[in-house]
Amino acid sequence: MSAANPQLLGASYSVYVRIARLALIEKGVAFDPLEIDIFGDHAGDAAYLKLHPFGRIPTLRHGDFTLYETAAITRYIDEAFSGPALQPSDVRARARMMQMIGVMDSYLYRPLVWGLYVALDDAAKAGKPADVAALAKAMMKARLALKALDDLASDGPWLLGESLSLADLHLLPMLAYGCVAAEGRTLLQEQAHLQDWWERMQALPSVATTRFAAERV
Ligand SMILES: N[C@@H](CCC(=O)N[C@@H](CS)C(=O)NCC(=O)O)C(=O)O
Repeated sequence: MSAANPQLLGASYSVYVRIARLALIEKGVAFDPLEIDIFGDHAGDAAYLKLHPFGRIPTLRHGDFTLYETAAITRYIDEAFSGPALQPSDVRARARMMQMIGVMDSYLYRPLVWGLYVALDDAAKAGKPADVAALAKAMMKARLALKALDDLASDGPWLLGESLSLADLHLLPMLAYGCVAAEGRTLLQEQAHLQDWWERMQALPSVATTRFAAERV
């Protein structure tokens, strides 16, 4: 490992680790990934909990600086390294970007990734039908969040207009799991801006090189 490279701790199956990886790749920053399987060998790992008291992934280390919480990590990546700007210079556009990221974290991630994707995957693995009422509730919540994001999105090409931003990189991995399920693809098709944006995102090399194993393209 090069001393100068930031180190990204986490697992490649993780939504939030992928967001940070996308930011590093789009910024053109060489980094050293360190695999931390939070649901496997490293669950409850005391050494990792010293870096991240909540035991989530990712954590970024850069020299003597350690950072957790993905929205802080991606802003740091954008501001600490040279490369294409991933945040708008306009104050209101930057506020809009943070608002959209907040909506994704607070209102979309849980219902779409856990309520829909993980629930359906778990049910399929157990050979049992999914809980229909819980699924309907998750879909209702995910639909509300996706509609709010679609209302806030620009006409394109990217969520904030002409330039790719941290908001685009934050949304892609959540939708990638959501779209594994037919129900998730239906939710996306209901939102015109997001559906077009999703197709455009698939052409980015950073998106192709970070795909989840579970994803269907
Ligand atoms: N607020 C955290 C969320 C990170 C997060 O929830 N990561 C998931 C993986 S995508 C995780 O570590 N899950 C482990 C768990 O829930 O115990 C961030 O922004 O980094």
